[in-house]
Amino acid sequence: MANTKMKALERLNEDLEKVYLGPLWEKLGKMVTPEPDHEVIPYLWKWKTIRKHLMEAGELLRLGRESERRVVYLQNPSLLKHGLIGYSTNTLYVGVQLLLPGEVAPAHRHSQSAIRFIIEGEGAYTSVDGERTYMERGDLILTPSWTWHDHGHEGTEPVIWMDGLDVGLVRNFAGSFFEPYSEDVFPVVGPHNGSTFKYSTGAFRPVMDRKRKGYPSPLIAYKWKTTKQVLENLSQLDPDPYDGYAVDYVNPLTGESADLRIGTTMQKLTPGMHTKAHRHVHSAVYHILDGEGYTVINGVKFEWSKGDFFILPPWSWHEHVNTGDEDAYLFSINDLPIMDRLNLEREETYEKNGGYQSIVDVFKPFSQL
Ligand code: 1HN
Repeated sequence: MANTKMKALERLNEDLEKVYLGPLWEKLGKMVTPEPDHEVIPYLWKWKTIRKHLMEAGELLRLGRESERRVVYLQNPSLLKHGLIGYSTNTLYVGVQLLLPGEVAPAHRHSQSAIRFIIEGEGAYTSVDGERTYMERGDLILTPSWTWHDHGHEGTEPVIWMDGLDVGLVRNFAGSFFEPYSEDVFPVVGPHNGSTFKYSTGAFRPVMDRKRKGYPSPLIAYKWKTTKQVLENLSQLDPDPYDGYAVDYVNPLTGESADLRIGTTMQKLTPGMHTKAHRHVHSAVYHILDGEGYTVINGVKFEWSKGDFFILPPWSWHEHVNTGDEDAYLFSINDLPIMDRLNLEREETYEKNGGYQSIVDVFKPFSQL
């Protein structure tokens, strides 16, 4: 191109910028990348660190309308730079919540979906639209979008659980609404643990529910005893090469994801199991219910043991290894339901090196670097 024309074009680009117009001939490659481009980094938090800070908050903070929940959340370090508060991944939020004996976390509702995964203690309950479900370690409890919910504690020891919400997703869609309830506790309806009595196996529908619609899931609590048995049964078959023995929690009426937007998965890795590497568009946050081992993410080794949490960013190579003598149980939340629905999900398997990555580094928390 002639020099004068080049200069004029550069000038045009600058002129466009001044009036908030853009030259697509310059920017198309930034807008539409050949592969997912994001700043979500993998990160790992040790249980000891999380628990220590959470218990400190237990001594310093009282619950009420001023501070509705006592939660320490997992902040993706690279997203904080952009002011994306509460983003563990681009779509998902994870926090760890503490409720002390006698406390009430007051009732409210929000357009974010929430799931709870119980880590420690018993005697606490979550009430969803008035139905109370009592918590036990390893249970998954749903709080579908816009349902009223409060938590209470009738036991004697601290209860700790993981919260997963679609904070990033809802914020990017500008769909956040929040409303406190007029009282601390939403009026109780029906028998406690009712949804578990009705739907615990998922393969039957009580006749009084013949006309019940599929959304939200009629099952609110997925008990650990049941999940463990399901994985035990699955272990009679061949494992999935990339996930070991793994199940998604589903809505028993639709067979789709238990929560409409937040995917929930439990996987069992038997001693010595080393899964093959793959990558997918959906992101995830993992919690180690039990066991020890490591996950290699994009060549970096993330060593985990009971209670730890780690982030798996979108489109990142990963493989899991159980280095212990016992079964390892990894619970995770993900944004697969959304990716699937929007036709954005893709998966690629790692073909080099027999399907296993080479380890180039071992993860250390940034404060220890
Ligand atoms: C929330 O309502 C709970 O109900 C927990 O326990 C964590 C994080 C962000 C927004 C709302 C709860 C939350 C939350």
